[in-house]
Amino acid sequence: MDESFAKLKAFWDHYLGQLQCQTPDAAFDSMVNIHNPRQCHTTFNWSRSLSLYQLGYGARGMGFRDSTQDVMGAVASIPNEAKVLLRKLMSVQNPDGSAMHQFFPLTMEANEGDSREEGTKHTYGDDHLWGVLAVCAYIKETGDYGFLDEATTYYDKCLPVEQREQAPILDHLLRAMNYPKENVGQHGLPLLGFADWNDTVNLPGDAESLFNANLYGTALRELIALLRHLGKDESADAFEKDWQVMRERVNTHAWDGAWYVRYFKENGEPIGSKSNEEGKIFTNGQSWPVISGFASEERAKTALDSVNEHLNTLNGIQLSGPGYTRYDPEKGGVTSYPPGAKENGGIFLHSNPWVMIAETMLGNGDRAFQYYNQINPAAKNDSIDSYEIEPYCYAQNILGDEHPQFGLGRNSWLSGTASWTYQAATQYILGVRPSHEGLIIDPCVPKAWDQFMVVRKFRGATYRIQIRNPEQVCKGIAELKVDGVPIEGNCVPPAPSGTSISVEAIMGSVAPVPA
Ligand code: IFM
Repeated sequence: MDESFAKLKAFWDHYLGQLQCQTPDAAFDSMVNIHNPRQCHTTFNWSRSLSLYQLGYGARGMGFRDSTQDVMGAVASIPNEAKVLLRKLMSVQNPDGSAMHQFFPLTMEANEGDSREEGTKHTYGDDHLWGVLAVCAYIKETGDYGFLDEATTYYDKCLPVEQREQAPILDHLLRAMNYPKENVGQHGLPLLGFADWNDTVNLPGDAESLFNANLYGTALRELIALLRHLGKDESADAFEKDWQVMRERVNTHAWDGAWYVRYFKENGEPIGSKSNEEGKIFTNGQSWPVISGFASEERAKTALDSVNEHLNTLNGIQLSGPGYTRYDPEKGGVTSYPPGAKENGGIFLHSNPWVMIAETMLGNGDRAFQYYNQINPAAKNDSIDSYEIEPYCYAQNILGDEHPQFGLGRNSWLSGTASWTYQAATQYILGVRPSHEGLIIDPCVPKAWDQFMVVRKFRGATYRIQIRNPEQVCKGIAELKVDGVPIEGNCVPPAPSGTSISVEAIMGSVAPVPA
């Protein structure tokens, strides 16, 4: 018993010890130091498979999209397990670069359930691109570039595993990029497929998805950075061109005046546009052009201000608005929820950290932190009677202001909110972010924070990072010292495993560092 307890304690000490912070905000510290990484561990293991709200392995299996994102929230603490899961995920990628949406981890067979009925579209336009983000996150964290050379099979249900096509992981990543490049609609934007991240918007025919366009842009940036680090400049240059081409298309066709549209139907009509009566603006349509780098500074600011004006509430940012009021088979499941619930204008929490990240990219630390606080379960003590769920883990959704039970949290635990809020808090608000070159120090915090501390383990070394903010700015590193020696820029090179490094950063008004 004592031995088991000691083992459990050692596990959690190690898991949580990868990052600890001390900031002026106690609710932030309690989530970042304990509860949020603990929830990431749960989502990593269970995906969306089994909980009080979900049916379990026999029904759904693990999601490619969900698990790749879950990896990103746990990779710093359990890199070896992350690698094992990534290997599995890559083996349900199809030879054309797309991926099987769900699979059963014990048999490694894909779940070909509801979306694979005769005659329906079954490819999701986004799954494979999350794989690129997750593998790059693993490599930046660990420096394990050898993983890219590991031969892994592509999925083919008609062939036994031994006869399936095998290729290095890097090839899997490159093929993932072919899919959105080759499968485009009338504006040259990636096809939606059965759905993108928003499972419930299922448009007939060759509809286009701006989410897929921006996720493609983000994955391109990740790959370009990786290829440059590997010295493969020719491939990186080619991807740079693809990024420019998609950027041009997004900005030519999807800018709607004060925000970006979210989809184009097959006939070219926009969804998520001022011309729509309902579903005029979608949150993901605005955060992702900032994350992908496609939005100019001016458009990024305008789009994020529109989110603030039209979609933000004191309980979090709604996914879209106004909600659809009647069922429309041409739009799909989203119109089957009442307005303010789930994907129909509910506060779908998974999309909130993407806005936080986008705000930090523009240097708006106060707004990013306001968005963090709005959904922080540990800050819900005063509203727990209407929120109702556990004050130490994220819910999948909170009912929005068009719903009579506004503020009620639902489906706690198994949500991508865990991974992304952890990434937003640690990598973008605290700003301690792994890169191929080292550990980037790029905080974006409330102006009122005059100092804070982060201890981060990275590739076996321990970094004690003390950040002071004498000018009370949100973003900008004016001075950085590593073991007392000033360094140029804001990237601390990897130190030998087992060493302990002291980092002192002084924030000040300098031009924001590009993400
Ligand atoms: O993106 C999805 C996720 O894959 C499963 N839960 C719902 C999300 C939004 O539709």
